[in-house]
Amino acid sequence: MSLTSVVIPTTPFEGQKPGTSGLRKKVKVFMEKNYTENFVQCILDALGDKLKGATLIVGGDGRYFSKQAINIIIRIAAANGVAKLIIGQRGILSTPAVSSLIRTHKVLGGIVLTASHNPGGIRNDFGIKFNIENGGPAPDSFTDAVYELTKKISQYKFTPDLDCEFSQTGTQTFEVDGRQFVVEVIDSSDDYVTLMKEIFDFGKLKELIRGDGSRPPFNVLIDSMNGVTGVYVTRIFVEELGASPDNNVRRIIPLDNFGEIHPDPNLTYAKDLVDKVKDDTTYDLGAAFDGDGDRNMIIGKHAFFVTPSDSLAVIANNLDCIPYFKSKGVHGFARSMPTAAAVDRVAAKLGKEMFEVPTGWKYFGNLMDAGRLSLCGEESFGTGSDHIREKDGIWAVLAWLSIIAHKNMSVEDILTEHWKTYGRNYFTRYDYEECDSDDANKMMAHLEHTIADGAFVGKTFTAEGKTYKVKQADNFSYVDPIDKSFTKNQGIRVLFDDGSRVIFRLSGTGSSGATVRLYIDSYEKDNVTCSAQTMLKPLINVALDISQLKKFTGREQPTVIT
Ligand code: VG1
Ligand code: CO
Repeated sequence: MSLTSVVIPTTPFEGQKPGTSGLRKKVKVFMEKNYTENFVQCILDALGDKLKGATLIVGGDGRYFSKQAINIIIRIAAANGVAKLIIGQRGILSTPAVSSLIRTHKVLGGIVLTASHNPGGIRNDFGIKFNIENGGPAPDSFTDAVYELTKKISQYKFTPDLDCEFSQTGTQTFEVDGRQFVVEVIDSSDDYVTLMKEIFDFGKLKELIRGDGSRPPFNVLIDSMNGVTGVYVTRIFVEELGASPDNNVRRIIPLDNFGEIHPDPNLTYAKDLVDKVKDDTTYDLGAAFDGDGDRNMIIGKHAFFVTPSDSLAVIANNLDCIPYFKSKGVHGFARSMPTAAAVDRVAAKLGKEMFEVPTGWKYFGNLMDAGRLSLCGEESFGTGSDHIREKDGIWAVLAWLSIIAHKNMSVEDILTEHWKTYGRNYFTRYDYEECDSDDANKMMAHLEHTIADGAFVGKTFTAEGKTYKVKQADNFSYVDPIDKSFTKNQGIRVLFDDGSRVIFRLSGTGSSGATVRLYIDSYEKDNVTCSAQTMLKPLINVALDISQLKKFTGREQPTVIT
């Protein structure tokens, strides 16, 4: 049957501006008539001439409204001359899996339906982001172009009678406006599992998890937090590596509301996992992922917490335990600006290039494409490598297990050894979620004003008997070393002369109000076994003093401490 597309008039919506990682709003907003349609049409328009005859990947974390959004994408893509969509079965694809698929199929890009670690379900968040040809999140230049288009959109193209099922794998071919339009529904995990098998030694990992003659099973508890990784955890950990479906994995069925939890792998929202690993001392390692599978949290026995900044440094220091890096070699390392500088010390020792980029994975892609970056991470529980162009939660856990198998040491011992060699970067992040936007903006303006004062550098601040002298203060900006693009206003940094830092940023992933992020870090060469909260207390007080955070936001306590 031949189908005909139509042009539907529409009017712009305010605020369709992608943030740190795509457009995120309440589900109810995406459900408004033409809201999703407008945004999808603008993504396709921003692709310009390359769109005609192109193939795109489509999938996401399966959160509420995903299926409706995919139906909209199918009908709009067909009407706009896209030749083919490759869709994950039931619409399920993790963010790293989308990145991998774009690369293996060498397609123009992918539309990812997720609001990542934000809660899902009808009362919560939905999100759409676009990944480009290299598999990475679209750069600012692209998302800015999409935003400009959303401000003046007047129509979108649509194929109303195109009914396409994506619950079963297989290929369907349609004729739309005299052209062929193909939808291929693929298994959500096949491609990703193949990639992981190329990177890691699955035989060795299986021996670790099952135990062999010389050592008992290494007892893991892998928590998908009801997000998309359940599909991949089942395939990789249970089916390939022989983990027990009853004792080694949990919350592995993706739910469209994540079981009403906040699918964010940190000490607050993954407390349930932390408590389990604390209570059951037979567990050697616990790990959790966010809704779309790009974040990871690692804890050791007795819930010994590994900060993401340390996790990155440890992996950097042990890349020789991973076959992929043995054969491909190791180029530079990178971290986002607020991430503690533990990995910088490893880079210096190994003689590798080190990059500091703004918050958001999109800033790593160019460096990887240019062959200058192998491994990178963010303090927000993101770790990844140049095997794809997204951070990758499951990859990070497999990397840790490879290191553990190779060194035959516990998580805690690996960290302790690392700190003995390099010293320790104490790090903590305070999040003040859903503050009033005006209040948060006023606080940032106050900070801008404060650091602009010529007398600020050199000023001293004292708290709890410790004194810090300001060495440098700025609003972080970045020039991409490859394409020279310039990004500014990426967070207020106050650097002290002993190497400690406090950083203030507003989140770019929330769907309502403002989230203030306060990042604190300091370096100790020898004193490496203190608790981070104790060690950083004076610096936290200094940060609260400089920012006047309590006065501006009315908040006595953060909502999340990492
Ligand atoms: C947060 C994190 C940032 C991360 C981004 C997307 O952004 O801080 O490091 O890249 O989320 O992660 P923001 O602007 O809220 O601080 V994901 O897993 O939510 O796509
Ligand atoms: Co995510």
